[in-house]
Amino acid sequence: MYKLIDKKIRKYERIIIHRHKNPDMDAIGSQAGLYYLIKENFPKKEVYMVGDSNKFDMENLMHDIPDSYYKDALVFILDVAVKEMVCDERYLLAKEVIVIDHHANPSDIEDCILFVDPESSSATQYITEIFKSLNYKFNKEAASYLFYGMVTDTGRFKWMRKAETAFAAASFLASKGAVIEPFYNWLYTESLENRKIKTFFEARLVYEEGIAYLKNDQDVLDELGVDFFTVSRGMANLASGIEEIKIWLNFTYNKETDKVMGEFRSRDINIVEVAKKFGGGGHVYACGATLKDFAEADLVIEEYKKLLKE
Ligand SMILES: [Mn+2]
Repeated sequence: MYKLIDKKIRKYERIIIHRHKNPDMDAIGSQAGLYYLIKENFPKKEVYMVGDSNKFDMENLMHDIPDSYYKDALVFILDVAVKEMVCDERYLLAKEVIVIDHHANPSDIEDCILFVDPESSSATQYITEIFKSLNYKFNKEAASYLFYGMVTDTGRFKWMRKAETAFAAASFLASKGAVIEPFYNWLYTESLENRKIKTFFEARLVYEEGIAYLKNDQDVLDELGVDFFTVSRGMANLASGIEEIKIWLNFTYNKETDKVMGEFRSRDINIVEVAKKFGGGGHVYACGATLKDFAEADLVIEEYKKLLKE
């Protein structure tokens, strides 16, 4: 079934690897993992990685290539199957496109060869399984990047769609020399500035009836000189891991939309129905909603207090 992927790789001299915008470690890990797999097994092929960069691109691996490279190229798109989210739309110039993804939503990329496995916990896991089954040689670099993506997309092997296959893939990568402990050290290390921001918000947390919440207006963001995203997503989990606190909420004013973004998290309590009631959604234990103002945030807090009492 995956023979077609091998056939296409053999056929093309130039291969360009894409993935989704604003990459997470699974996207970068998929991209770099596949890059090193092809380089190890076909050293003469020209292989490139393209896309925006952030801290997950730890070694600044992205290549700057001209449009003309696409004409005769095979393109891979990894960890995404939706046009709008693919980084660098020049994939449209390629001769052929192969998409490898693990998300359940349908693909709208036209004229591509599509491989989707929603049972894989990460794209990196799926890529590991595909190329293991094709008997490709895995070097340390490929094994490491694929492992990094697996670690992060599963929340350090906590959320897995199928634990046994995820651990089997991780075990295989470990046997190929995947770097493990230094990567965890990197994951669990943050800048002093970031730690200070967290400490600031931690001190502002309000604890009431099993719920913790933060209300962050523009004055608070300005005082610290931090942007909306840093606070809204970055501070969403500050109150996790407290025995008495079952649900924790983070409300942050977004001056671009003039709305209040609510991020909701819980331990083992279904909180998504309340999020939906306020026009939001997401996962069962991690969801959110865009709210009119902080008065509406108070209504959300009351709803969750009621839910906890039930
Ligand atoms: Mn992923």
